[in-house]
Amino acid sequence: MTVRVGVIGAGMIGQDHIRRLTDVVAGAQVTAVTDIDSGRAAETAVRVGARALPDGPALIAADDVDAVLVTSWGPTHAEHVLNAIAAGKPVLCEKPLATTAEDCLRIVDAECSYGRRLVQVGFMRRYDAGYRQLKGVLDGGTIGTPLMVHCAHRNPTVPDAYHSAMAAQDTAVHEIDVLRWLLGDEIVSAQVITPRATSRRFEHLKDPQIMLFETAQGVRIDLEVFVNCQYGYDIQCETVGETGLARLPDPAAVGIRTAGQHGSAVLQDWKDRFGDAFDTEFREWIASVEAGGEPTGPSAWDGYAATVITDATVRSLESGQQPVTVDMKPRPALHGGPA
Ligand code: NAD
Ligand code: ISE
Repeated sequence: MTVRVGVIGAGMIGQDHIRRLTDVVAGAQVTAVTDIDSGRAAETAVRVGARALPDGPALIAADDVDAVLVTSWGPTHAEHVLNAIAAGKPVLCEKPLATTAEDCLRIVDAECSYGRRLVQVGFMRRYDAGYRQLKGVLDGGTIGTPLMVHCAHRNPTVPDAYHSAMAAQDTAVHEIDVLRWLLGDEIVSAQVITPRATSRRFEHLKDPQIMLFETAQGVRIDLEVFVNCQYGYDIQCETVGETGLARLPDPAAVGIRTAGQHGSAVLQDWKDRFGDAFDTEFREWIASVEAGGEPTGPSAWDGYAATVITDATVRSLESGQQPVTVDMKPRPALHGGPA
């Protein structure tokens, strides 16, 4: 069976995922595209042999759409995901699930009322080969009980439109999700500290930021977010346990020795760093839809948790850099809570 996918939002990442569904993932076909820029939707649809439809509701209702991909702007995600649940169609929504915790909860509640999982959130790091190896080491007990995690998330530069809260909402949100998954633990408090600012930033931006998280089991996480580091796109994650240390591997790169130096290139872009992870994410999502089962990736609850934790992080940044307690609702039975 071919899974027929409708795509809402044909911008930067929407185009990349349309290419992925068309050229990389077997068993999938993009049959419908919509964008508030109707010219962009039409051009994209012609290119991939799909139909351009006027808006999200028309696309979700279409008979030739089995599953929905949401790659529009964050504030529009909740409406499209809620409509997909109402139509009983599986939906993969790029992060964030929604921009407010209240909207995330409406999605969680709607899915619970529907009675089975339909929603997957696009936290692609869980599909990265290195992170999966790291999780295997932690789950296997090789380094004993985890005690501390040291992380860094560096981008070479960001545009003028990137503001200080985005360090949590747009950037650290990936660590927030992947660390909850890696540790099998919940983040219960967040704090932001701002060191000396780099001169290579737009004036309004606090950069770098150091984020400190604590989990329910008492694991301490420090995360450096530095989005104007100049030298490249660099993701680091090192877990220290009772009997050892496990580090996320750097992407494979040719070692070069020349002119009295040795080294290797540093990637410059998240699309290159996590390209394979996105491919795996889509292969596994399409396989779950094809099998008629529930999605196996990050859930609506994970989307809610990430938004509540990023909200606490931003509150710390904006209110004097004190620790802020994460105030999460009880987990429903559909997402592993008590029946
Ligand atoms: P973009 O601005 O390039 O593209 C968004 C597109 O959605 C635009 O073409 C816009 O016209 C369209 N659009 C907006 N509202 C719409 C609506 N209601 N209906 C139909 N079309 C609509 O943005 P982008 O960089 O592609 O980001 C899109 C989403 O993907 C964001 O939520 C972003 O956070 C997420 N994203 C995730 C990752 C990741 O690493 N997983 C990376 C980049 C972006
Ligand atoms: C971007 O939206 C991403 O998701 C990237 O992974 C992240 O590194 C970048 O900082 C964000 O702006």
